[in-house]
Amino acid sequence: TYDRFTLILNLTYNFLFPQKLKDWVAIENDSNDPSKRQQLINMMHSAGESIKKLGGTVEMVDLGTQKLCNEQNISLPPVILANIGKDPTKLTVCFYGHLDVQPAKIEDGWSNDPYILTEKNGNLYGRGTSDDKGQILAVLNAVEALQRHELPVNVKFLLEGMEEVGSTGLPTLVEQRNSTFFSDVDYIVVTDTSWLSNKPGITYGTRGNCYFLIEVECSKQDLHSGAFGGIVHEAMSDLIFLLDTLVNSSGHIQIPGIYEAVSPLTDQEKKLYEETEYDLDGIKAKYGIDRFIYKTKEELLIRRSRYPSLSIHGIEGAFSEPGTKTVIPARVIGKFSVRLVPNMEPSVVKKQVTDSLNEKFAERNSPNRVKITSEYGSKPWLSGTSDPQYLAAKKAIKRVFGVDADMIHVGGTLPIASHFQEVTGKSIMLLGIGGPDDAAHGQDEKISRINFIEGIKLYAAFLQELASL
Ligand SMILES: *[C@@H]1O[C@H](CO)[C@@H](O)[C@H](O)[C@H]1NC(C)=O
Ligand SMILES: *[C@@H]1O[C@H](CO)[C@@H](O)[C@H](O)[C@H]1NC(C)=O
Ligand SMILES: *[C@@H]1O[C@H](CO)[C@@H](O)[C@H](O)[C@H]1NC(C)=O
Ligand SMILES: CC(=O)N[C@H]1CO[C@H](CO)[C@@H](O)[C@@H]1O
Ligand SMILES: [Zn+2]
Repeated sequence: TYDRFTLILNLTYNFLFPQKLKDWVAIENDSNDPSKRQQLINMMHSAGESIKKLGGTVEMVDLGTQKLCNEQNISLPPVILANIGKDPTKLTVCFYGHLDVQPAKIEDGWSNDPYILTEKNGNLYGRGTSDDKGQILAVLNAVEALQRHELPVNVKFLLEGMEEVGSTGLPTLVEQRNSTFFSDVDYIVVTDTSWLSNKPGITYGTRGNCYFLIEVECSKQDLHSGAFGGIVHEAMSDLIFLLDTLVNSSGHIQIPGIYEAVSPLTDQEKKLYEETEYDLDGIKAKYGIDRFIYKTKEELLIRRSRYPSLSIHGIEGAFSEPGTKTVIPARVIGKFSVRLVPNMEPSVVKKQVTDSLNEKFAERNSPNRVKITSEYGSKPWLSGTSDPQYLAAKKAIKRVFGVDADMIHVGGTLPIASHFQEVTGKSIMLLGIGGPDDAAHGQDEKISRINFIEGIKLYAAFLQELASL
């Protein structure tokens, strides 16, 4: 049956499936911009209709309104809770994904209109083609293709429209529906991820993140360095001093106690990193990086995903325009974040960071006002890789691509993964079909035609393998 199924896909859907992606890319607008909210709501309804066409039952959940900075309220896009098939003898797999996108304008440097799907050199370009509309659509297409033969499992969908701005309202909804929508779900698959190389991969872990702001104020208004230079404790100097206490030039975080909670790397994990493909020289060349802190592929992969890291992101209030203004800024805000790994608790990290900065600042003996705040804390997520759905995904990758899957622990953060795990207690897996260079969030976002079409087969094969384990 698989060969026949492959043939149908190749002959008929090579044209039809990308056509549908074109429609979806065209509707889309981003969740950051309130003026585009109605289009986003339309997008959610259009996806709901697509699921109904496949015989699904769709609930459009109203999450109420979002308060904007100007005190106006706008509607949040509805969340789709849907199911296709309700056979109690079959397993139930729930796919999570998002249909909102990051902002994109042709002026940002796109080669073509980001909202018109454009095919060039085997790639399908357009905002959302990879992150995440294309991947959701690939699942829908896989379901459609399987239905021509038999849908081997019950499929559910949880699709949201606020992922790119922090999944407003979604965590609460997951809690509310734990004993209803999620009660008969056996496995949760998150599509919102990509491969690390051109080799297909399955993601089993993500890092968490804590974001911090350090505000230093030295005066009520900006000062002239000709009049005040040499007689005031400058806010900017204090801030740079504080920022420089955070991490040394080998990337080691200098916050006392921060590495204590990090769970030790197991031999099995080490082996996964050895087997993972990662094109070091290609990445250096692409991003213009001369030298990484670590030399081997294994060390780099482990450091970027399985150990905490601290990055300094910016300084608000600093003089940053061209020119040579001789100002002493009155108030500056430094921004940095710490990526967290298994066993690190956001609340503990917040305390460690705050205590360390306060202690360092006391040593400096400055009279300036300092305020340290943390914006958010997302937990890391790690799954066992021997759950049935991982085995099924590995078999499916072998069947469709003829290679062994890379097992990926990403350095980024996906708060919803740990939230699903915490609330539902179900097995979670991240299975995407996007490539490593798809430029999700960037200019000229794309998905390759091969990834899209073979990805549809991958999702279909995954469901078949899972049902026949
Ligand atoms: C927005 O909603 C809040 C309650 O959720 C309400 O108090 C406020 O008056 C609303 N603002 C506007 C402009 O409608
Ligand atoms: C959610 O439901 C599952 C049963 O499906 C249960 O085991 C779990 O404890 C529930 N979670 C919460 C937070 O109540
Ligand atoms: C950074 O700190 C670590 C741990 O103390 C140390 O091993 C490393 O040599 C330091 N790097 C530099 C450049 O000082
Ligand atoms: C379908 C639609 O309304 N697309 C709009 C999305 O946003 C861009 C940029 O503002 C517009 O040019 C599109 O018309
Ligand atoms: Zn995404």
